[in-house]
Amino acid sequence: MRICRFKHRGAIRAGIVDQNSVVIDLSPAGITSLTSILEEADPVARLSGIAKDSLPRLPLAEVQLLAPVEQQEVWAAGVTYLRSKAARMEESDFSASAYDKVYSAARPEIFFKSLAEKVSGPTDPVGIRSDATWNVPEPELALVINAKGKVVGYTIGNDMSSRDIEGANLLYLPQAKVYRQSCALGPWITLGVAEAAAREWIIRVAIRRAGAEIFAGNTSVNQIKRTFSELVEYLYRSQEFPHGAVLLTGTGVVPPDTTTLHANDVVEIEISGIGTLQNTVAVV
Ligand code: DO4
Ligand code: MG
Repeated sequence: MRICRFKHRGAIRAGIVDQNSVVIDLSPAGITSLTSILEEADPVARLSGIAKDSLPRLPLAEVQLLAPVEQQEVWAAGVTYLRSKAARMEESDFSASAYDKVYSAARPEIFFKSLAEKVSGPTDPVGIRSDATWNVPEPELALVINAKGKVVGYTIGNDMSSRDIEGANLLYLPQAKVYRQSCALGPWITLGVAEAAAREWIIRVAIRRAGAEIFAGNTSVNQIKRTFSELVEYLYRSQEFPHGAVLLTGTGVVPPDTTTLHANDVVEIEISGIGTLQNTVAVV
């Protein structure tokens, strides 16, 4: 089952996505936020119990899908795929041993990525910094976690990154990772999938420039070195998320070193089992 946050005639609502073409508006059933669904003991059972036939069905093309976050903080795990470790070790002699060590350390790398209100949704641009020269998308599975620390759903994340800034000095990581429109999420949340099934999913990314594909790559969620529960356990250690949280799980697709994003490029990320998130690039 897939749930979304959408805008229709000026009002922001929560809905169920049906058949990739229709949004069932949940507001007449008294459900006005995604969080109220995500915090249910069993979100799929709760939604299955609603009489959907009496609810408005809106064509997907006639609503504006919004980033599927309300008050959840967005965090990101890093160096969870061998490919990410290798690329980052090549990127910087200076930081190579830090990436090498964190890949195999008990404690994962986890960093703050975005406040919910700053997240780009499916119709927003993603940003590249005006002071960076090497900018890439990072296509990542995003875990949607409730306040109790349970993974209740999944969405697609783009952890936009300025590799030249990160490569110059690891202490610049927050600037390489956290800036205007550096985080995109969407197009919706897939509920009710166990980790074993989600680990079968494939993540694909393509970058198009003036209609031509300049890069395409893919990986499998199963290449993530750590379990989801291990990542979530570290995120929630000595920490509270009263509205839940979203955790990006790291990138396993790294474009060649000669590839950098330009304004107006289109980044398309597809995760089987979820859907496709597409954003246009803007200099911020
Ligand atoms: O250590 C830097 C960031 C790593 C990251 O974002 C990733 O592996 O996806
Ligand atoms: Mg990343």
